[in-house]
Amino acid sequence: MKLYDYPGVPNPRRLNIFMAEKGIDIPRVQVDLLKGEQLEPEFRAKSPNCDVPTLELDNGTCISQLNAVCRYLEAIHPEPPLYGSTPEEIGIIEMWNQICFTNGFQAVADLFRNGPDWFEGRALVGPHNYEKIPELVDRGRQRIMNFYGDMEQHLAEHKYIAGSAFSVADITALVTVDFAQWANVTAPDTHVNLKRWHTLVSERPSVRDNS
Ligand SMILES: N[C@@H](CCC(=O)N[C@@H](CS)C(=O)NCC(=O)O)C(=O)O
Repeated sequence: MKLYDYPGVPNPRRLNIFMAEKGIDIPRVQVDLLKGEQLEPEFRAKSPNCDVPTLELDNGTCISQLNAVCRYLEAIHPEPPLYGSTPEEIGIIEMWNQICFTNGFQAVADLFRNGPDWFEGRALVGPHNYEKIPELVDRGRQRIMNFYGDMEQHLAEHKYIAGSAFSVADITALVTVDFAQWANVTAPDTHVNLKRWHTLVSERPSVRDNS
């Protein structure tokens, strides 16, 4: 297998933490996003949405989209389970992973990609070009603050995002919080449960090795 990757950016980081938790190592091929290599026809043939991470199997089949790649890896390396084991765990983890992605991760992406500094004409990842919508910056900031508040309440009663065990939902939430810090959108000090959880997950070797 081969993993098309780019160092330091959020979605590849999510996958690298996921793989480290499972002890999986796959040779990497760097796709230079700054040079626009993700949009070249050769890479587009492997990754229809022109993004990383993208996994190429030994038979040449390619799988992109973070959740799809993680699901594939979970199927071939079930231990430790990061998407749950029982039907109930699987449902609960998928629910929280989706909530963290939609309300947290996408809000940070809106803030970044619609701000003045980068991504001219590339407000959305994918094969098509879109102009920025500057209003999404403030809305993104508001949504992140609301996400922090919601997680603060939730984590008052749960050790991890999806309950008592670390899961893929923690990876999504952790990378969201760290990604938001790039934009100086941090949680208030009064969010003690969120901070307790953030310290707990940040101390995992998988996270420390991919920071
Ligand atoms: N929907 C994709 C998003 C992946 C994504 O946004 N990757 C970014 C790097 S964090 C990327 O490849 N960006 C290319 C670009 O900006 O054109 C997924 O779930 O994997």
